[in-house]
Amino acid sequence: MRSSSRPWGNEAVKLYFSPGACSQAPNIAFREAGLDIELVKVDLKSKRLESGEDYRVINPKGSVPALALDDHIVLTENAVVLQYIADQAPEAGLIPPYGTIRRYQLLEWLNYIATELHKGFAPLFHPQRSAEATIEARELLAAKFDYVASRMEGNPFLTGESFTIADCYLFVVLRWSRIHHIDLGRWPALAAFVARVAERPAVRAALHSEGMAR
Ligand SMILES: N[C@@H](CCC(=O)N[C@@H](CS)C(=O)NCC(=O)O)C(=O)O
Repeated sequence: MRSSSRPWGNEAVKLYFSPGACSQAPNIAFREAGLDIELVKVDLKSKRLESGEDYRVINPKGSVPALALDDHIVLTENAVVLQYIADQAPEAGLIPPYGTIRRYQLLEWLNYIATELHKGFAPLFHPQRSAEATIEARELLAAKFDYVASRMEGNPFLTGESFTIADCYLFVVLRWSRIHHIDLGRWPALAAFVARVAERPAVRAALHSEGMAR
């Protein structure tokens, strides 16, 4: 990891995360970018850090991820945090250059993953909701998986041949399917994508850092 060149300043940049949560996407992205970062675990139920500190003092939204660039600047919102990380290491190719149509197409995917796929899982993480709401959420997700799979057919990654921050985010969200017993085998392109991405050294390192097996 490129600890000598922190393009974002001299202080350690901190990523506030919870194991297996959407914050795993920036955990993967900074490793893919070859950047150095400090991981700080958040208990999402109590909103406390392992030090006992109240996480809401750092991020009043109480959600992960949050990226603390220093004591004053804390970036939140996964799609934005991911762009920030990718832009610190353009040579890693995790995001297309400014002003290109490919960049907007990537942002289109990031937004779709955040608002349609990620938030599409939300009802499944709240089992107190009615059985009808859960069934409906699963059906809606399946339709969205159909769409993503149709766009991925023949491509190793979401936008083609190169691995990008959208792939970091998509990988993490698709892995939640296991928790909710959604069989990705119904979408061979998605199942193959998850298997392919899981083999990347940065991804393995990120999962390991969160205490997660493959
Ligand atoms: N709008 C936020 C939402 C992030 C989010 O939903 N994070 C979840 C984990 S995947 C979380 O922290 N949930 C606990 C909470 O919001 O209290 C983003 O896109 O980053």
